[in-house]
Amino acid sequence: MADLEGAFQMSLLHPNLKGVILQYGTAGFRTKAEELDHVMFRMGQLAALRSKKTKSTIGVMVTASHNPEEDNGVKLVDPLGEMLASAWEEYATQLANAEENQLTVILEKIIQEEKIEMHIGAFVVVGRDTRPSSLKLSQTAIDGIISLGSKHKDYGLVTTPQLHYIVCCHNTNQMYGTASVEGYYEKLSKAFLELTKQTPNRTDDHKHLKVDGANGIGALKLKEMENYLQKKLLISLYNDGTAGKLNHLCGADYVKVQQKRPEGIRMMAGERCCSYDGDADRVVYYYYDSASLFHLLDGDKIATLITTFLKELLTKADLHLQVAVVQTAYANGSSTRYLEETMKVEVHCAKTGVKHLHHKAQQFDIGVYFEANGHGTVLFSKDAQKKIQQLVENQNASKEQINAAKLLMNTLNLINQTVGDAISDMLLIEAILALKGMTVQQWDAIYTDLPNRQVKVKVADRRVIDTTDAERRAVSPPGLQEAIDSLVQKYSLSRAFVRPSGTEDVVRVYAEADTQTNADLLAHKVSLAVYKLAGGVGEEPKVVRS
Ligand code: G16
Repeated sequence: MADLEGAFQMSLLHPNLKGVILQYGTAGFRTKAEELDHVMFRMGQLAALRSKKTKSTIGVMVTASHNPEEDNGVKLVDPLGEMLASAWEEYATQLANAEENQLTVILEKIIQEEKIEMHIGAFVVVGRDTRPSSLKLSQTAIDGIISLGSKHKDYGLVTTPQLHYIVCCHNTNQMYGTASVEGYYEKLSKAFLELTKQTPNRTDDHKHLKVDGANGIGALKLKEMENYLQKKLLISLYNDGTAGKLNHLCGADYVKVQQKRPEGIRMMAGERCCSYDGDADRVVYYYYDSASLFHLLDGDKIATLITTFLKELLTKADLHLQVAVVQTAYANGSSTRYLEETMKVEVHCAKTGVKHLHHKAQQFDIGVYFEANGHGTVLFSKDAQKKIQQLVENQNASKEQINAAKLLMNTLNLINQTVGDAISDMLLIEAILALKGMTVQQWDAIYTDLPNRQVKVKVADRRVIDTTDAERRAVSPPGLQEAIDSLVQKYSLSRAFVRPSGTEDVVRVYAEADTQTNADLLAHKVSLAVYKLAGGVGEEPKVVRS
């Protein structure tokens, strides 16, 4: 039996007062900040145990990403920068919900089941976003880490992907990069400058990009990084946190769901703009055309642009590597059709949550994964990286082959392979547009999105909805899927699904159809079906239009 008396005494300073039942969801725990003190302490403890178990550095990130400012949350980062192993999510849920007197029992159970040797050293790195509650909550997580005798390093204010990067650096003997925020800026900017070296004729207009920082950590970190980019990208930063509220009427989630520009940004026709979310792990692009119509380039368009670029380079390099794209049920039907039918790329559908997409993408030489909401990255297998490196050094290869291999090498250095990263994705998109001499309008024209609508429905308990087939069909409550099927039949090119959110207390509804009016109507009718059959609360859903 491990000696957990000291840990127990420290836990009494962070009691489970509210008795709220929480679930380790899509991206860790998320709820009102005031309900999270005991959860943070216990996640600090779990991170220490995970570090002992894996004999590696583990990360604790305090953030609620796209949620409103009064929420907060925590996610654990596994050794290679990936999300916490799903088997441990169950431990996290048990620990977070344990009564005071059960805490030691559950810790003991984890130690025994996982055969953790408590004398082994542990090291946990901690980061936080800019929410007013984050500093105190991260200190509580550190208390939890210390309570089990683990060492830690507090990286303070960092984006979520920066912390994932730092964890990976620690566990690869700094082969992945230097384990610091400066190391991150150096690695990414070097790759970006190498890529854009081949585009000497870009005018300042081409280099100009407007960024909505969602009043969050991404804005702060982009300002720090700007100098490293040596004016090869000219950034105008809006919603930088000096005036507005985090994620309020701005940020990637707002822009994607509302399908309109964020507040606080001045846009002229044709100007390229992008929005980060609250912890800078997502990005979406957009512009106004000359008729003042708003055009959104979401995760699907980003995946298509990156995949096109990679496939062209592989052809030039004459490298035979399998490229696949992983999407979720939210992927626009047009994007999937374009990727499969025009680009002849293998496309897979995973459940919502980066952890699901990441695992699927690991199965290919090059796995491009993006959620439609702008969260995604590209994974290169070890073998693919080796082949690209060998080609760079191959003296018998042609100039064109070597140049393509170098571009691939810089692409894999620029992309944050640990997790979706707004800054890294943005830099890669900017480099690709520059190299291809492409405008945002030309990128947008690769395919035309089917009109779509996303809405939220409040229900008493969202767990009554259970889904299958990568969340594309509902298996409970009874009658819901049949209702959706019969509604979908009434519209052309239509599709709809519902799923309980893993980050907010709502049910999400997605619908697409031949026209925006029909997508709006279908989403409305499906949300009424959810309201009636899944225990809707409050007012009946109304039609949502842009
Ligand atoms: C998190 C996850 C994403 C997911 C999003 C919404 O994003 O990391 O994979 O798409 O939540 O999830 P849900 O629909 O279950 O609420 P973020 O950017 O908030 O961390």
